[in-house]
Amino acid sequence: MGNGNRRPVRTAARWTVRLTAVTAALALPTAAFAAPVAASSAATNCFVNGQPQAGPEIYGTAGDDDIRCDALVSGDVIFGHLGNDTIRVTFNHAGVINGGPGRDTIRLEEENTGLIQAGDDSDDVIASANGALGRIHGNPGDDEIQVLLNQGVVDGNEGNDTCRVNEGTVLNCNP
Ligand SMILES: [Ca+2]
Ligand SMILES: [Ca+2]
Ligand SMILES: [Ca+2]
Repeated sequence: MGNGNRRPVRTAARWTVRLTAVTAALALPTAAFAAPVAASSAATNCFVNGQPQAGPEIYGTAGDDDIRCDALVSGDVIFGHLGNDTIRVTFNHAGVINGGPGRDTIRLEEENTGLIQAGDDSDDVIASANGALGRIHGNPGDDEIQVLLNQGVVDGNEGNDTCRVNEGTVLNCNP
């Protein structure tokens, strides 16, 4: 008599165990993902010439560098240093990107809400979006600056600068 009732109870218990395991498995990646973001003031997933480099400061060399980061937050700074550097960042959330001397190419795949300083010499800066707090400075040299959607400030500074910028504040640039 009792045997007939035990099976469903066991099954239910197994399901409870399985569901608990599944819930735990689902919770783990979420926790693992959330923790670094909450604690973060370090540049995310940065590579200098193919080698991973930890933030918050990312340094190029005196030569021509290829610098990539997925994201920068407040306190993160990239220094391209001398040479003709290519700097590619997906999101710049209040970080700073310094091209430094040399003819640098700086690309923001998504949005910039921080500061981009191309530095000396004739640089190319290309950004999908420059947010309300975003600043893009060409600095000395004949720079080319392209911003698809600008809500912040683009300043070519000294030199014969060409800016193709939609909306926002554009200073010291030829159209
Ligand atoms: Ca460099
Ligand atoms: Ca430069
Ligand atoms: Ca300039």
